[in-house]
Amino acid sequence: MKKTTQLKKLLQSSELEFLMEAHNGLSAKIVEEAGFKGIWGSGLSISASLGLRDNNEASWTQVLEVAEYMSDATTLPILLDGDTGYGNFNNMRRLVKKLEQRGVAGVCIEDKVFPKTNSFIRGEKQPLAEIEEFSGKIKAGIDSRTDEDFCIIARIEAFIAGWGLEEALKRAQAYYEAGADAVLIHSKLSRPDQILDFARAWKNQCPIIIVPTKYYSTPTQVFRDHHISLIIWANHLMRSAITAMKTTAKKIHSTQSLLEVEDKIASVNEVFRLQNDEELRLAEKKYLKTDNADETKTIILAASRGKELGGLTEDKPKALVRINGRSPVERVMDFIRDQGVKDVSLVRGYKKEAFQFENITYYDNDLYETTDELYSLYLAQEKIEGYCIISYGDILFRKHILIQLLEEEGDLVIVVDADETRRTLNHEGDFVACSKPYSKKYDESVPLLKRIQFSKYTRDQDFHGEWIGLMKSTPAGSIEIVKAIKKLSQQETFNKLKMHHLFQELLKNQVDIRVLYTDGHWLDIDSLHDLRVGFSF
Ligand code: SPV
Ligand code: MG
Repeated sequence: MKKTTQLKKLLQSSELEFLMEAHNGLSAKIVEEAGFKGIWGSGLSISASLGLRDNNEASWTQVLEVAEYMSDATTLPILLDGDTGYGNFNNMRRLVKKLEQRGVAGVCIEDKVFPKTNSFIRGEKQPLAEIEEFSGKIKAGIDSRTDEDFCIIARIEAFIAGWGLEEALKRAQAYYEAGADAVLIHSKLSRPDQILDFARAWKNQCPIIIVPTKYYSTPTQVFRDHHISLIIWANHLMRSAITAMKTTAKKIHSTQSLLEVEDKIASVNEVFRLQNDEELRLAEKKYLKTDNADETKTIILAASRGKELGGLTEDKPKALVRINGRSPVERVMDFIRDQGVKDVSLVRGYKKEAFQFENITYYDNDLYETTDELYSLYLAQEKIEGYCIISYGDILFRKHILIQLLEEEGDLVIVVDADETRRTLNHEGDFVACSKPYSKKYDESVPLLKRIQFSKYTRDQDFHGEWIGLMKSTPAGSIEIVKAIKKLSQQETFNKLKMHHLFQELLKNQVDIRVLYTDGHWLDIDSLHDLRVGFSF
């Protein structure tokens, strides 16, 4: 239901209804969560929260801005305290137009003179508007609304300014005849007598709104019995905020610590909740490619020793050998974490105690001497779920490769190096044939993996590159990986299986494996020569 219609229905309801004050987006949300059906955009509270007096010190467009924040923050209808309409009938027309545009459901204007003063300050001294002039303003507002449910309320300040029932009724009648949707009758007495007298005499000609700030001790049932339509609790969130803020500020100032206040105030998470951070998270999932970072899991395979490096791996595996001050595993972890990925697992085996990183889930492959890569991955299979990155722990690659990989579409994507110059005849690797070779030219079609084998380098013309030991999967891709590993684990030779066997199984299952080509920019540490080259990374 439109906000304007919601407010109109509250006014016309046969029950006594209530509006609660709010003065910014946050308090508007709090009103809604408390269960109220509508909001009073209080002039006093809005000006106070801006550090101003309730004397039209805030310009009407500044009030409009606040009203817009409030309107955006809530699904509830807002009745804005429009003071005197910020000028004459012409200003009122513009005010109504702008309020409609910003989703405010109605406006209440009072029959005083611009610039007004709050009704509880020197009320008698405040001049009232001419009845005709104010009626014209009401009419102008009504004629300028484009939505006939937009409510225009006439507030009668006769009692505030020291006049009696007769003057109040005369004014109410005129404003009602000018087209006001309801009248707000205000009183600053601590007893409700003026209000009740007015209500009796008014005889339900149109809805009556009251603001019992001063006669607060009157039981609400009394208003019900007098057929009041709507009660406005006009300033109580602003006032409670003042009390809470003063207490907290004093405590922090005197103790020079947060300790005594922390559990007495809203948590930071509660602030995020009120800001609807959850909605943004879901939107990021929908609209951002790298949205899954905080759910992505990474598995690093680092169980083998790497004998090729000789003495360097006597007390640690090659994944921990420092190159340029940082081991390959540290580099991978840093890159991954830079992309917002927090869930990192590592399969360790040889010299497992050498891994001292924190915030990592470790899986131990104690059979590292007799098993191979797939067995290591199998140990961490509970992590192959959702978005997943799998990386060898002994490769060096430039960061842009990982960034590109995360952005690449496809349920399974592997990074393949197309640069042949670094391969010698003795070089061992996972050589792949793809649906098309690497090309520096832009081309829409996507290369898919066709064949993969682990072997010494051959000058096989069909090969388009070498898998570098880095891949990713989406939730659907992860399911396929787990399925394939489960199947392969039934084989007697499972212990000896390598990653290319997994890809072969996936291809057998007709799973598409996309290829992301790189032209160099990586290195696997298989020899002392590699280490020397690694220094340039
Ligand atoms: C307000 O909330 O700004 C009002 C009500 O106008 S009162 O302060 O009672 O005048
Ligand atoms: Mg006001």
